[in-house]
Amino acid sequence: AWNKYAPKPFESAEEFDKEAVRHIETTLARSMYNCDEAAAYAGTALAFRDRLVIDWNKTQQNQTFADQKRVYYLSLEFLMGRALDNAMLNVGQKETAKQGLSDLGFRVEDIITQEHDAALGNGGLGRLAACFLDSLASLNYPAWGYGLRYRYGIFKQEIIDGYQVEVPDYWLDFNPWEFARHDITVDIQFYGYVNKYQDDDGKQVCSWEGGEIVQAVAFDVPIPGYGTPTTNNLRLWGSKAASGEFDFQKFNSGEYESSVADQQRAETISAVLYPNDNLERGKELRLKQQYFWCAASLYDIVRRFKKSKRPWKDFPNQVAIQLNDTHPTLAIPELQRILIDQEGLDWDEAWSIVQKTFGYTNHTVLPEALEKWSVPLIQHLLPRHLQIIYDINLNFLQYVERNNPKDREMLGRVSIIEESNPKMVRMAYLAVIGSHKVNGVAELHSDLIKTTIFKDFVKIYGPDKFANVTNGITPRRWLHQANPRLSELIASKLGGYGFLKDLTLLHKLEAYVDDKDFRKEFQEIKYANKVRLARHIKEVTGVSVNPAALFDIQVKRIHEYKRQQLNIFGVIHRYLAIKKMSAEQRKKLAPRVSIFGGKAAPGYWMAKTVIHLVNEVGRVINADKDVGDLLKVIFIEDYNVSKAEIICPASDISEHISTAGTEASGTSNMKFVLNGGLIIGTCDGANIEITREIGENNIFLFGNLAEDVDELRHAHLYGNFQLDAELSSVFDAIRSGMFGDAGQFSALVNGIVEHGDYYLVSDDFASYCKTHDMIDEAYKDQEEWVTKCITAVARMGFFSSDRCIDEYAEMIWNVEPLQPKVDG
Ligand code: DL6
Repeated sequence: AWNKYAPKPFESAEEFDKEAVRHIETTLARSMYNCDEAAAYAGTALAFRDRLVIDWNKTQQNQTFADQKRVYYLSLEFLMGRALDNAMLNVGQKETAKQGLSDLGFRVEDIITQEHDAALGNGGLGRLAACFLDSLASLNYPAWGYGLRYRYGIFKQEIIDGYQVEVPDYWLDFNPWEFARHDITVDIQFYGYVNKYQDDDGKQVCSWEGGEIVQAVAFDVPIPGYGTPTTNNLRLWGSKAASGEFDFQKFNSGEYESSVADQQRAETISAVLYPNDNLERGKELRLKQQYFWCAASLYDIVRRFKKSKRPWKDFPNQVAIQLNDTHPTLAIPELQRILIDQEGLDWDEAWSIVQKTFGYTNHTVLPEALEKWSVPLIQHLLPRHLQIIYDINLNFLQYVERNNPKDREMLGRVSIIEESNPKMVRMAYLAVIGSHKVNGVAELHSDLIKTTIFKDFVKIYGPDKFANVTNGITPRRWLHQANPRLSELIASKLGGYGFLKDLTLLHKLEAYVDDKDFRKEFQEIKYANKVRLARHIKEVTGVSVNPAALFDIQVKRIHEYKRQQLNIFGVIHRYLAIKKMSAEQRKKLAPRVSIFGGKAAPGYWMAKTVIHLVNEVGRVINADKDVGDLLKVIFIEDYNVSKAEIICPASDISEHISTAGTEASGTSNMKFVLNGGLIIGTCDGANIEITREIGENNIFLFGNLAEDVDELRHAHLYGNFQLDAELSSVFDAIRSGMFGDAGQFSALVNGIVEHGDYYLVSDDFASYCKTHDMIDEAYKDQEEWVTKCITAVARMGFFSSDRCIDEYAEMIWNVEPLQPKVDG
């Protein structure tokens, strides 16, 4: 009966206005005479939120009654970006809001940009989690995300005098998309000791006692599906002192500062996102974050299961938990602890439940990113978990020994405990051992994990435990929202927006490759997107760029393995070449704008040096009147999801040029191609599958292959390293001071010349530059270029995150969608 009171979809722009204005005047207590864009954003967001909440409540109720298996996606990062545009599109009422806002005197674009990005992630791993949430809801899977509610997400990047400066991100100032559930709290224990005793039946039992308690408070975020009322839940945990208050006694006796110390110490746990991408540093607070979040999430999941009153053996039939990288691996010993210490199951029964429940996704083979925690640290913080980890290891090693009696050295290699000083717990091994399926994120990567880091585990468990799910992206955000005109053009040819739910339908576009009008509009859209980006560049850097130039873009976290240094060295090479060109030669060259963007981890000095070099090179080239429009170099500061939405639709070429075998998948490669740009890339990560899908004529591949990397590295160290001649000229230019104080860049240059060129910049430089020359040539033939771009878009159907989620559901989770209940 309450349904009749629930807010319904807006029937008109006027009805939307009524709701938005009501929120502005009552919820915000603002007069409409004093309504600025921030207030209009708030009113719009709240009006849409009301609609989402109703579907959200119904979805949760439906899922509870259906009582079928659910998926829990545990990720320490969710890089969600903005929510309003997504909510308007998913609810299907953006046009209504646009009209309504216009009647109130606002442009919907200006209102959308009022929102702070929810930037609870570093890069690809966190954005993948966000795309997966969108797909899970859109495909009606009963699923929850669990993460941490960082008070500060990834820092804001400012570029001052060419250097990266980190500024805190106050994203929570106004966030209408979260609901604090002060009634849903979990006490989380740290430190203390383990008490072993016999229970009344004479059974040996352990209990974890003493230490300190921190409280986890739930904050829920609705995740609307596209074209369905299904609205799933993302639960983020915030930390606070268990007492919830500061110590009044201390306060009254004059110890003002220490009276709030407990509270602050507790709140610190969820205060900041660690800003490292593909790097682990082993800090105690990070381990606290991981346990805090795993323990709160498992408590919640177990509490929900227990309400069903089913026997424990049913747990894996009701619950699938996916570990997004090794960050949530502590959930494995935590579930084992709950089952044996609290629920009284015996070890083997509990362990069988644990293994059937978890799946583990690996996102990197880089050694510096593989998590290890020191045994003394775990012993101190989580004494009972360390015992359980040792017991898991003992059982596992006994199993290995029984099955591989002739290979005793294998025991040391696969042990969860590394016998170093101090001893370390290898989290990836624990994750493999505690899960029933392990997957990589692109074919090459999934093959590599089986032949490198998990080679022994393939022998132990057999190859079937290892799988591949190639990453994908949500076409709702990365096509429809970021590039509405292209989405509309496609819909006009495909007879509607069905491709947003089934991206493989894009293949029908191939029929329009030769259609003159279609091609013209496709080109016009690309140009308009470049104009939009050029405007942004002018606004934030003051540099004017020509939208008719070839836009060459590399945006992603700054990392040596991603090789932004190769790109900027290539730019310098181009600059030196232009300087030597005759007027005739210059006329034949397509003007270029080289665009960079991305954050460096604050402690990653080499990455910061790359940013500095890009900015210094830009300063010199952009001021060189002799070169003019032929070359411009731009660094866009504070690259984030909402900037990516402007940048991805505006590329002619984007760069995905990691050293072969280092980039697990990459997902921005998919975003750029889906938006009608071509790629220059190495045979790495998902580039390989993109090539297979779109055809090798429609991508510019270069460089050494993964299988040759080890040998080349070895030869650098022990043979006679020969620096590429063209790269040598680039280094001479840098050393001459052409781009400012050369001393600042010496480590970057020396890493290649003197320290083994680990990332093979010199080995790949010639083929990289040659491939850029080919791109120059290809771009001159605009007719052929557009054919390539359209063909590539038409063949991108495979890279939808909907396809990924269906693969996970079938191969790993064994869950079915749950159709939403329709009113009536
Ligand atoms: O799978 C998502 C994303 C991949 O596309 C990137 O290639 C990969 O670098 C990234 N991995 C990480 C690993 N971090 N940790 N731990 O971010 O995952």
